[in-house]
Amino acid sequence: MTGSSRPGDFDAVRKSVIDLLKQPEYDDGSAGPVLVRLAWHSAGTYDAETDTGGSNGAGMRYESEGGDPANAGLQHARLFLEPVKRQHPWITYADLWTLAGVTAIQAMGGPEIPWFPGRTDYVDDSKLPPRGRLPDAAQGSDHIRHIFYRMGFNDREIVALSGAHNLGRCHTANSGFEGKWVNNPTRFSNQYFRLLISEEWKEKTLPDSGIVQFAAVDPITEEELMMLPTDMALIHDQEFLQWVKVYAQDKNLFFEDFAKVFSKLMELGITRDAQGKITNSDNEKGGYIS
Ligand code: HIF
Repeated sequence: MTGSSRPGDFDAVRKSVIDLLKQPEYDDGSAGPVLVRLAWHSAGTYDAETDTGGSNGAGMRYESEGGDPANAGLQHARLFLEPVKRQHPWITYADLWTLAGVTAIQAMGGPEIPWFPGRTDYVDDSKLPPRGRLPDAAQGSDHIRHIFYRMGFNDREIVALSGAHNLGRCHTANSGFEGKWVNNPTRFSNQYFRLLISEEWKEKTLPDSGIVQFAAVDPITEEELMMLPTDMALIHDQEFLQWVKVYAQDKNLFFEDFAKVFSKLMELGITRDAQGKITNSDNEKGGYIS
């Protein structure tokens, strides 16, 4: 493990995150995917109308948000990051979780995602998001739009973001769903979009729980791959489908759009001045001050 760092040395933090990604005993051998999910769930509670939720404050450390069934499994991601926090105690959890997500994406072959520091770990009780803000994978395109329009995304941005399901897998113990979307789930690419279009996805009811997901056999590896009902909604909805087709054909455009939209996700609920300093959080109460 690399040594400690000066306050504000975010490159040193990135390096520590990269050092912990390889986890031979865990899932597909990488902590990367679950770190990406942590970053997204920390931010994805945002509601533009009431300006509540978002990554600032790292509210998932507390039961009301951390104990939301939608966040099951993310304790692994938070534990992976504890040694990094100990090594760089000056970084806030809110910055660490989002920085770890973007660092992991790039280290797994994805684009460089613009990331900006300054989040605090101060939780403003009046801004705590209620449970139920994160998406329900059993639903369709109306629900997806309801959730992501609430955060301020449009259809193209929703499809671009969805490409993150190229990473990682579902775990029965966390969500009830089981399996991975692509055969190399620790490598970021546009394969998720290609498979959505090329394979014939068949409904599959999981025997023990009765949960419904979709399955296809990978033509090359002959492994079974999966899609969630919400993933399938992207090819059943004509507006979404046109972007799935674009990204399946144009990896560069996908990477470009993904970098922008994931960066936007990480910034939800954060307002900055011309110098990049966050203006809508209380730095006196636990923030990193340069
Ligand atoms: Fe996921 N997502 N996500 N997701 N997600 C799971 C896992 C990951 C949804 C449901 C699930 C996004 C959107 C949505 C990642 C990243 C992103 C799981 C499985 C479910 C059920 C959890 C488990 O069982 O461990 C739904 C309904 C979404 C709205 C459509 C984002 C765009 C794709 C925003 C996003 O970035 C990642 C990475 C994982 C893999 C985690 C792992 O532990 O491997």
